[in-house]
Amino acid sequence: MSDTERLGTTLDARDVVPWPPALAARWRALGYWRGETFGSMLRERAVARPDHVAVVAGRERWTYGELDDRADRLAVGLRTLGIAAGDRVVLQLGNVAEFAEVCFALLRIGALPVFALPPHRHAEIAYFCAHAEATAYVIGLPDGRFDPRDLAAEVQATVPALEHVIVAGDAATPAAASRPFVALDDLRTTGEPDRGRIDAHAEGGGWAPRSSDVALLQLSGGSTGVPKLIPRTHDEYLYTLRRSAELCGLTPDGVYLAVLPVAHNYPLSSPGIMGTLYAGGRVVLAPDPSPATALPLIERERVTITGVVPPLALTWLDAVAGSRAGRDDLTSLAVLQVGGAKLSAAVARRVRPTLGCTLQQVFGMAEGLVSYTRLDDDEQTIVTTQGRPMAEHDELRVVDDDDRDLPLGATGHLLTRGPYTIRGYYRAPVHNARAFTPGGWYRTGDLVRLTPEGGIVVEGREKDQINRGGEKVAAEEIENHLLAHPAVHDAAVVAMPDPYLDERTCAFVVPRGDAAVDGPALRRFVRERGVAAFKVPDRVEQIGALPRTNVGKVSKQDLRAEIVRRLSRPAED
Ligand code: OOB
Repeated sequence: MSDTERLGTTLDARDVVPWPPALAARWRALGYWRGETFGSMLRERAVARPDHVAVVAGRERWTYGELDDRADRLAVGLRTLGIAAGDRVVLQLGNVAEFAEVCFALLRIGALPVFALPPHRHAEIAYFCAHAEATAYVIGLPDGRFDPRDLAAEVQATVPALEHVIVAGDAATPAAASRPFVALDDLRTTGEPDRGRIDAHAEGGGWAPRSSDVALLQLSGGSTGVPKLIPRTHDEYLYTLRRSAELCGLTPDGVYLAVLPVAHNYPLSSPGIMGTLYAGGRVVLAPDPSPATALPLIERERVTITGVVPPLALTWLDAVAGSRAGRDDLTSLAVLQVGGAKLSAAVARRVRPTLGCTLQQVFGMAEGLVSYTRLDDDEQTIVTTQGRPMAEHDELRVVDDDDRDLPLGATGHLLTRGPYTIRGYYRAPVHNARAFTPGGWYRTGDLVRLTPEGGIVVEGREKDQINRGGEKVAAEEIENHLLAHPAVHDAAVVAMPDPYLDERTCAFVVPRGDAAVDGPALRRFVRERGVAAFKVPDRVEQIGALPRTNVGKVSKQDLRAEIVRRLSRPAED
């Protein structure tokens, strides 16, 4: 099999680090990779149970048959528009039914969704479109004061190569747009889709990708100046769906409530909406994660499993334990997953008594490795560990600063590789040389220790990232924005402790000249450069000079200690 075959028609070996052929053969022989694709998976479920409800969102309630049919009709429309195998399409949709429809339509024709998050703005979206040379950008409806059509018009202006803006909703094109937008509703063919053609491989005259092709590009939480894109193949991603569904006890009777934005790897695939569809269950999409929205949905749809981040778990626990107690019937809920950031044992212990369900801790990363506590683990394991890797052949190493293995139980850097962990980022050869060892181990940037039973306990992080309640902020990315301000001489962004999110972002700024740092103005400046709101520094602190380590690097450790010191000082006035 040539590289071109393996990577899809328009991706080549310079874009993606291919799986070494011997390893690919191994994962196939061991049954991890089974030749499934997203398209074939949905087709099989729709044939098996066409009338079973697949997706519920707002007033939409689509059966497997309907989702399958919509995906076909849209696939035809996308092909007619000129979108083909290997094309990249930036997708920025919230928790709406069309998210699933657009994903499956793209995946069926071998086009690659690039999963942007709803809060992303011009800086991020224009970067994704340019870096991935996207042919299309899919947006949704206005959300509060934010109208994605205005953003799309700006992106069109900065990235002329972007051919299409597709709107799931009212496609009225804003005056500022350089080319008309396309409505999703106008794209679906009204004729009978030719399933034979949709399901056949390219060499058979059809559109379907191979299972070894890259299916989609996920976003990395990142620790560098620009976000990295993560190529995931059908074969390995579908393994994660199959195994996640199994470890979460999902069956066709299962009902998964998606409360986090589904573009995140965790609610997308661990097991998330895709793992639930793999299992033939029902996906319910919540428009927002508040207890007032989510808890009545659990009662109404008889939800069996949902996944949240630690701050949300705390909010729900307080809501149920407090005034709302007894209002919503949560007896259907069997599993509450908590992941994306470290869950404290104290909060973990409250889950079963308060919600009457099993807690499942999830430690994962969009690059691959996902670790779950098992539903039948003892309470102590569930509460105090972040679980065990899902695959028998996931390999873990805990090493010191020089990549030397540490004894069991010692805390060190976590390296991993296995049947579904990437071997390199998309179009990032320089970064790949640092992020992976020559032997193909991914440097997670997490500091962990392993228990004698094989459990992972996350102890901290070495990567230059702030984990803001599950949302990841790459310090360098925000430092670059701050440094673009004329009054800023130097800047460093670090985590500061927060009782709710665990961490928030604090920017230490060395002013240019004598002027004092104007925090609100700097925060506005960063926001106006078009970054997601969650990345705007929560706090701006002035400092005379950034502390340095003895090799001359900015000492983030000293800065983290400094902000703790400043926060604990009583107010001066
Ligand atoms: C998930 O994926 P990402 O790519 O947004 O972030 C990965 C990073 C990990 O390297 C780790 O630093 C942190 O998020 N993390 C946790 C954690 N789960 C993730 N840190 C402590 N405890 C946990 N339970 O966040 C993600 C992807 C798939 C499933 C679940 C989470």
